[in-house]
Amino acid sequence: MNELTEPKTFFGGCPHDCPDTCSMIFEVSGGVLQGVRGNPDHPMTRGGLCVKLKDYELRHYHPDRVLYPLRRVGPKGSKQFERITWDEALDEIVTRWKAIIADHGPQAIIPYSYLGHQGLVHGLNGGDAFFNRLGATVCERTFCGEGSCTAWLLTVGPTAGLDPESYIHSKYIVIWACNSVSTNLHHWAIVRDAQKAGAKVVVIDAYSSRTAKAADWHICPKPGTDAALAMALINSIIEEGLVDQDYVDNYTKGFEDLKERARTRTPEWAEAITGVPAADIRKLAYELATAQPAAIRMGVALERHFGGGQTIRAVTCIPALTGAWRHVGGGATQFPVWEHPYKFDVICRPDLIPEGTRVVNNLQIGRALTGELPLDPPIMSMMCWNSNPVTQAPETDKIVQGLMRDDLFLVSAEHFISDTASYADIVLPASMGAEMEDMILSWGHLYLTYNTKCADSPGEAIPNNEIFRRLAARMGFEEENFKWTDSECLEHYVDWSSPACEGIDLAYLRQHGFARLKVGTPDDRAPHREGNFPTASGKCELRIDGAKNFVAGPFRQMYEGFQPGEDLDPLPDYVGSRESHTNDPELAKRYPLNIVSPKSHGFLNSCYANMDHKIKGQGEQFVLINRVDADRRAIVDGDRVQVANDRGAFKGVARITGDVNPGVVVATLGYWRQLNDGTVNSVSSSAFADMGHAPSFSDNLVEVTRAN
Ligand SMILES: Nc1nc2c(c(=O)[nH]1)N[C@H]1C(S)=C(S)[C@@H](COP(=O)(O)OP(=O)(O)OC[C@H]3O[C@@H](n4cnc5c(=O)[nH]c(N)nc54)[C@H](O)[C@@H]3O)O[C@H]1N2
Ligand SMILES: Nc1nc2c(c(=O)[nH]1)N[C@H]1C(S)=C(S)[C@@H](COP(=O)(O)OP(=O)(O)OC[C@H]3O[C@@H](n4cnc5c(=O)[nH]c(N)nc54)[C@H](O)[C@@H]3O)O[C@H]1N2
Ligand code: SF4
Ligand SMILES: [Mo]
Repeated sequence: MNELTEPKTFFGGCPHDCPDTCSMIFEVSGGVLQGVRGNPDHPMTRGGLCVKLKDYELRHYHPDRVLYPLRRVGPKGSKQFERITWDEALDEIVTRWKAIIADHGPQAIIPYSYLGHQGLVHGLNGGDAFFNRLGATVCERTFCGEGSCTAWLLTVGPTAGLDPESYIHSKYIVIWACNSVSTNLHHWAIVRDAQKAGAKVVVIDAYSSRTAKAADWHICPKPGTDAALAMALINSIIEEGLVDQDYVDNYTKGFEDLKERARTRTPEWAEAITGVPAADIRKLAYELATAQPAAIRMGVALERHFGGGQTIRAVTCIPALTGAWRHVGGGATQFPVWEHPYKFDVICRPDLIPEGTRVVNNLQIGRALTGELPLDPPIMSMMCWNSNPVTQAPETDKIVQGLMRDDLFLVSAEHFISDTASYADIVLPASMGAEMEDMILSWGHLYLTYNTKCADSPGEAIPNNEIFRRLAARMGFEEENFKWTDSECLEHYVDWSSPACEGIDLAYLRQHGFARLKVGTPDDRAPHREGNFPTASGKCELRIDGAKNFVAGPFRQMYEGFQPGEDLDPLPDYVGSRESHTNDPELAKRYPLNIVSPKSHGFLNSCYANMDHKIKGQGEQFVLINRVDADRRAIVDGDRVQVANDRGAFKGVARITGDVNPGVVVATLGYWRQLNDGTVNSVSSSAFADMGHAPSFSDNLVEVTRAN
């Protein structure tokens, strides 16, 4: 090999929306990414990448990658585009937007993005500052974790809680509504090591996931009933005298009230709701309290039904009652992101939002685009990047109906003609992982992660932030942040002077690829050994006082089931699903099955679900169904079935299995609508959960029938 082709290595960070945020090694020669490896020196990545990313170079150079700016030439959704220049594309966008602003005002424009890229520069900055300056409608993004975050912050405050790496010291590990084997692989490796060292691993999941199968004990509540289970655990811990009274007296608030609330939430009461035998609940309560250090890893899926926020509050109370926080390896983990020192106000510039600007929630974009939400002015243009709502957001039939509007101007910055980009008027080619400098956020560990720009963008692709720099220049925005280079952004976006960054700067990260924040080590960290909860009272708030449900914008009628501004229940409790046999028997007659639509093992949300070898690895869209339900519908294994409700339908292959209980069906997420017959989100609802405007993907009744 000569000097030109000899691969050089560079530090990378996986930019996908995954808690692991792996530190990667890019192998590059001649400006071309030749291969990727996990960084062997990173204590969580440990040299391994997942099945999605292990051949990341194939995604960079996939033949379907968008290489040039495109303009739609056929009917909406026909995917007929012509190549245009960057100047033509940006001029057309700015001309259209200026006309829309003149006719309707800037709020007729809405940005739509999520964490398709998790970088501080190309993900989080990703245009927020630009659209805030423009005066566009604010897009409230609550795809993932906002209910969980609200409940966690109310109960224990912005603490990273139990370090995922400290699980190596745990004796008892509960993974609650998280399919770690598929979605948090590098944490699972630590849990596995702890298991080998004698820890008991319990998985609480609505079906027998890969992770549940690898557990020592799988507890299988009905979807959306976990708060009943958690309240019964609280009941049992109190009734059986397993409370760490000294911890409770010193470091919690509201114990007597919680005790009173939990008095009637007995294991027998919970058995009737959850389907989990009362004896199992008692046993779990006993073990969780006595086998210390005991750890609870909460998955995002706990928030995905009407009572989701209350569920997370109930679960978060448990380690305070048992005193698990006293130990290294004890306590609970939600998102460790709370101790990362990012300057979100500098990144997103909320100060630029004009007073009185309205807010539209990203889960309700279909309702917004079709006019079902009473919007004045209506939405006349949307720009989408880092997200693919047609596949990922609920009520997708409505989204498609909205995107088909002739008078809607859709701009999409993408790597591929995704299900959403298919409807775009202008498509902008975006750079990918190795092609741009960034630092990648992690919500699953306590490391800063650096990503080197080391490969050339193919065709005319440019990084997200460069797209917004060019748009800002054309709009005449003078604020200096619109002129910062990507490196300058990084200097401004992190609070490098915070104690967590002691001894770490950008130069260090460039040299080492990653750095652990100075927030204790996995072997000594017990942040709440003596309370120290960053809440108003400084204690773990079993009871919270004076919290109100907030609702942004004028859409009170959309918040089915609760009134905005009403007081939050001061105590955690079980709140049943909206779509259930108990709450809506009429609906349940027509749609008796509860669908759960978790992540696919082989896709990353909708990413990779367009690549042949990844589809082969993942297999076609399946629908897991119990024999009892299949027999009733004359469905045999391998039948093509339709899953439907009033919102829409999708098709998949029936797999008859004991992995799901009667009454529940499971179909995983990510399959592209343009390659399949509908998706799981054709049937999901855009009604919010009780806190943080979280989604309700697990609160969803359907019927399954043979497709032909
Ligand atoms: N039914 C159901 N629905 C769900 C969920 C569920 O469990 N069940 N989960 C929800 C959750 S947790 C989440 S987080 C959301 C995720 O929803 P999305 O964030 O919409 O998920 P992705 O499919 O990853 O979409 C990211 C898009 O951004 C593009 N992209 C990636 N990197 C870049 C870049 O650098 N620049 C540009 N311009 N584009 C880029 C990708 O090609 C991809 O099309 O889905 C939610 N939807
Ligand atoms: N392979 C892969 N990894 C991913 C992603 C991906 O798409 N693919 N997406 C990434 C993203 S954006 C996120 S947010 C994370 C999410 O990762 P997880 O937190 O693991 O989320 P899910 O896979 O949606 O659901 C996890 C489990 O919760 C169960 N579940 C659903 N509803 C309930 C319920 O009401 N009660 C109980 N007890 N269990 C329930 C499901 O059956 C599923 O097994 O994964 C990230 N990692
Ligand atoms: S998707 Fe997650 S597990 Fe896979 S390489 Fe990226 S960060 Fe690591
Ligand atoms: Mo997510």
